[in-house]
Amino acid sequence: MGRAFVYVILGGGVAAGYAALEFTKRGLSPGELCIISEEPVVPYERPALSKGFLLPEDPARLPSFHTCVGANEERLTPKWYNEHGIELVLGTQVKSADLRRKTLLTAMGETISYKILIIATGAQALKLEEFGLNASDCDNVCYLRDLANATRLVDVMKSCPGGNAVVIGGGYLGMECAASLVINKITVTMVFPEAHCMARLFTPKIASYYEDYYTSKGVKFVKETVLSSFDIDSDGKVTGVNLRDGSWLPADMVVVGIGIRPNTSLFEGQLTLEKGGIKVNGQMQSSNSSVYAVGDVAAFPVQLFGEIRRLEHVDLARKSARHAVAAIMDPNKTEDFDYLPFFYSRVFTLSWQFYGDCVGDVVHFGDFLGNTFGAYWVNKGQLVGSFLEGGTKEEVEAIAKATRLKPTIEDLAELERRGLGFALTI
Ligand code: FAD
Ligand code: NAD
Ligand code: ISD
Repeated sequence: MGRAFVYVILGGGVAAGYAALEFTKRGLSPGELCIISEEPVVPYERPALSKGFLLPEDPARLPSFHTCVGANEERLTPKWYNEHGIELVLGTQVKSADLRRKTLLTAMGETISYKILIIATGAQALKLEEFGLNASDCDNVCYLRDLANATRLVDVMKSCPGGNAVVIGGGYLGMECAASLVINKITVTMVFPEAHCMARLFTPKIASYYEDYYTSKGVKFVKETVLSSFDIDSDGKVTGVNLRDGSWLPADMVVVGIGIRPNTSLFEGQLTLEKGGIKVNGQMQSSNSSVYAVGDVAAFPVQLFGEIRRLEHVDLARKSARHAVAAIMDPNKTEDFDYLPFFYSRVFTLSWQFYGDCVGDVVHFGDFLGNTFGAYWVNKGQLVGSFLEGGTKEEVEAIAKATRLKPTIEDLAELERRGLGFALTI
């Protein structure tokens, strides 16, 4: 027993929503497309979960953040999918994939076949168990990947007003959740193994600005250590966190943001994998020509860097999804994907954007005592990355353009002197 579709998108996250929209723009016929998702809701803007969803006043709730809110596009509600004849198989996990037969087997026992498959399975949060700790089942230990996690986090937060939260991890999630917890009047301590926050991207100078800002909001930092165990009470709740450096932190709740793993397991042995993801070409096509991969799970050629990368960010999910659909429906008119990597975050009243790659020499610019500052990264004599905190729309566009152009930089001191003006006049 089963159903057959021309196109199947496996995964119903950000990339799936944007792919669906692109299909409809390019002349999808009713009944041709099916989206299968483990989540019980239609695709939504996942970034909202660590921001608007956690606000104490007037928090974002579905349907307000279904794709493609914020992108000046249509709001893709369940009604929208219905009107376009797109079949939604929600709350359903795909258990196995047979790429030779072009079939997917769902946990409900249904076989769904396709002519073209788009893999948009995203990623899952790494669990504490991977670091040798058994505590993920505790009621007050929270992860944050999907709507169910975010709903639980809100419930846990509300169960301990004015309490203490320990945030494990100093990356994107740690930083955004810490800010949201503070806004909810929870006292936050962040614990991470690196010497400063957002070590993936921030320079020590940028990190210092953020850490000072967070400190002014009451956040405490415990750096260069990791947790060793939890104190757990008879109700199964964590009450304290023991760190490897010997210190102890009181905890009414714990939020864990220690990275992700792309969801590739269904395809291991069937597709070529690289950088932890599914390797695709410039058309987002995998080693099987009927199978495409997009978003967090895709390892794709970044022309600007001349190498294969996997990027875990929403802009890539949106653009790679559109590109795959263009390549599927208009193969002769679709050039290879030429993506300028883009990252951003918003916390408290701060907001930064970054384009490109953070390798090489760093040149800071702007007012680190004020609101607008940034940095350029120069590698092998070329500008390869640009960061800007507090920039205007025009300034952000200017650093994007400058990074895309990869200009030759002969004199770092001169670049520092010109600062943001360099990007604005290029
Ligand atoms: P996802 O959006 O994760 O979607 C994958 C979908 O596939 C999920 O619905 C999942 O349930 C489903 N799925 C997986 N396996 C199966 C299966 N076997 N069967 C059925 N369904 C399956 N990026 C930014 O650039 N800026 C931000 O501010 C930002 N904020 C974020 C905040 C949070 C809390 C999180 C978790 C991420 C954030 N990101 C942000 C990252 C961004 O959301 C991801 O890069 C993006 O969601 C990736 O889209 P995707 O479609 O590839 O995967
Ligand atoms: P991350 O990779 O940004 O950060 C992981 C952090 O885990 C590291 O910075 C480190 O501090 C910490 N860590 C690693 N090993 C540890 C250990 N043993 N003990 C304690 N800490 C340890 O990943 P994340 O913050 O978990 O975010 C999850 C995903 O969500 C990522 O893909 C991220 O890109 C995405 N996300 C993005 C945004 C954004 O772009 N604004 C916001 C939220 C989430
Ligand atoms: O890119 C984003 C982002 O940061 C969000 O919060 O998408 C969402 C929506 O724009 C807001 O719901």
